Amino acid sequence: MKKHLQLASWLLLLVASFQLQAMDIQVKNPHVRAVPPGSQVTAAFMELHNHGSEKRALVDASSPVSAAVELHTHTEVDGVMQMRRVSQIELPAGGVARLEPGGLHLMLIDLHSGLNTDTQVEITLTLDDGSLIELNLPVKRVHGHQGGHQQDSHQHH
Ligand SMILES: [Cu+2]
Repeated sequence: MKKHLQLASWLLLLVASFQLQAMDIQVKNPHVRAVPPGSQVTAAFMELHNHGSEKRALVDASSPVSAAVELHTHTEVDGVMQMRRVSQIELPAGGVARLEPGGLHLMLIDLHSGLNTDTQVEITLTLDDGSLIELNLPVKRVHGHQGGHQQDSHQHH
């Protein structure tokens, strides 16, 4: 009986600490770019605020609406903005990572369908400590720099 109580309180402590870890990361203004049917890719944007005292990193993401989700950034190569896959996105302690058009973003690859505005997309983020953040992102029209593979390949020198 006593052993069970010890186990129960230990489990409670474990759950509480996981929740604290996850709560250190606050996600602001998450959204996904709307795309018409037949589109292969789209991008997701958000601000990731790390209120904790330890640096964290976003290391993976997944979504039921696409075959894969990759972490991407933009770099300028010979005056042309190109997208590049990165292994992680740093979340400095007390800092913020901004995923925005023309910069860091999540790339949703091999979409199962088009994404209309007024719908939502589930995305699960995985952090380097193994914690998960489940998000429901509204689908929005995103103007400005496209950040799409097709768009980038159409730019000229
Ligand atoms: Cu990309």
